[in-house]
Amino acid sequence: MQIETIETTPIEGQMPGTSGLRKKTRVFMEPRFLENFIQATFDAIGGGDGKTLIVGGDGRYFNKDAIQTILRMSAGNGVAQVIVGQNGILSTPAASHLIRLNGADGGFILSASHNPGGIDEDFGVKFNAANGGPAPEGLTAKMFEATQSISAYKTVTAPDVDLGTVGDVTLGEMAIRVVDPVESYQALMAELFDFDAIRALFAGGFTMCFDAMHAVTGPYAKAILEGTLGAAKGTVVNGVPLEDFGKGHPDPNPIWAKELMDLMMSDKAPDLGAASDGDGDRNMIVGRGAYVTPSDSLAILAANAHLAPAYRDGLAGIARSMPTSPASDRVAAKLGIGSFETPTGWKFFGNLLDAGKVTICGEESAGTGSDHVREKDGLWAVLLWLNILAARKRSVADIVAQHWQDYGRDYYSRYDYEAVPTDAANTLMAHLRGQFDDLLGQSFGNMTVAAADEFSYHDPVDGSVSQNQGVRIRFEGGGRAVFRLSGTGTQGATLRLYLEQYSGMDGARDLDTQVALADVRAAAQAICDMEAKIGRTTPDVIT
Ligand code: G16
Repeated sequence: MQIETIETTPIEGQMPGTSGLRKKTRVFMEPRFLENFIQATFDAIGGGDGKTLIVGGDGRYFNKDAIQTILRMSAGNGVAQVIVGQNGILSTPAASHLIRLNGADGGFILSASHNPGGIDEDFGVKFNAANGGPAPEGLTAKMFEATQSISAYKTVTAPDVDLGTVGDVTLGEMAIRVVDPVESYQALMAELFDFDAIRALFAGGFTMCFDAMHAVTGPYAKAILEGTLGAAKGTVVNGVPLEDFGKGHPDPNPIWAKELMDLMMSDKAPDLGAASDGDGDRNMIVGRGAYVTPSDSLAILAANAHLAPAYRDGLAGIARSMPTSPASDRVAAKLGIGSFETPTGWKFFGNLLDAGKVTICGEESAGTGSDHVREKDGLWAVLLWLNILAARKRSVADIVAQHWQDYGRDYYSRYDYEAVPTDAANTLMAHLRGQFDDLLGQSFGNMTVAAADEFSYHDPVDGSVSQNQGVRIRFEGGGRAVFRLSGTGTQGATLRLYLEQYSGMDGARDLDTQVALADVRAAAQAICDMEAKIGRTTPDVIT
């Protein structure tokens, strides 16, 4: 088969964000847009010659076409073998696992994660490295550089490869192995958790609703929860992956998984509610009448992980992203293990996990995971919760209440201001940065500023420094506000305002979250001069 070299020129807007390159689907469908980015990735990793790659995606619109393009370009770039999920499907954590399991050189994951899918919605491409984790900053910088100097891409002319049947095929010289997307991931979960105990829990009448949001985890959750662990048929809802996620927004939070939230707050609530996102790396956990914030979920999972076989010997350390509440730091302190604060983005956990400094990581954006892969893992979090519930034989609400009693409560909420004009968002951030010194000791309503700075991360493993990772304002009495611009949006800027207030050991633990955060919210909005800078203070989404 003849390798073709096709001339091209650089296209603007190919800078990978927090999690790969994410754009409107129609942008990805423009001539050469996908091809340029894929070739730039090959150039950045030193070419494809003789390499083994994993390829799969969350099944959203354009997934199938993009995979065929990537297969042809892989053959064009001399790749030896591609392992691809049947019908092009792989959840992000399953892809990470396959990279590690097969000692692959990396993988392409096609997803815009929790962003909606469809021809008028979002698409994305992530490249994960040989450790199974998202490309680190050094590599994404090389990829971007390559997009700016690209002059040609390599491909082959060939009909579409049939990905509907598990088995081996070839494309020219390149071997393609089509694998069941669930099988090896399920085997890994069975090693980590006490499946017998979870089976006994379900057999004893435990009830659950898992909302797959018409996204990639449907087949995984059905096979594992209903097929293997004995959860009742119908436990998994919205379990058929659809190209447009049923026109939903596959983000597992109380706003976008409202149906599940309403069920869990009603008198028909099962014992556990859970949801996962477009590509299966995020999770939401809700007990009967009790929503668990991602920051609390991380802390509770860390405090109880020893109840699952894989973590029986304890944790090496815990890492969380900076905007995540410090609830997990308190657990680490009590366990006498290290705790780490990283910038937003799972890629920053990679070095800590590879170096064995941490076992469990988590983020406020509904991601939790461990050293079993190098991605956050939605179903993993759900299974660890199930394992803990099976061992402790108490309700989710009880476990959360007990945790707050032992450690105090971190009231937490995130406000998202979407599609803000980019200039206005940058002006607001600049305004914050310009007043760090002046803020110290100043009072805003009931809140007095104790510290103000911008987070800069010094990676303890490779010494790299990542600057401008979000503005943090700490208040006397345990309040904190964090401001940062999202790296995953596709329209204008999304301003995120993260609010938290620690109850202390003796403070009230049963206040309404928004009431508990009223003072810190008012102070944060005043400090950034929100109304004047972006013309509004009411967010689009509160989680
Ligand atoms: C991605 C990263 C996460 C990160 C999130 C933040 O999530 O993988 O590690 O927390 O982005 O998003 P933003 O920059 O918008 O706040 P995902 O699930 O979209 O891949």
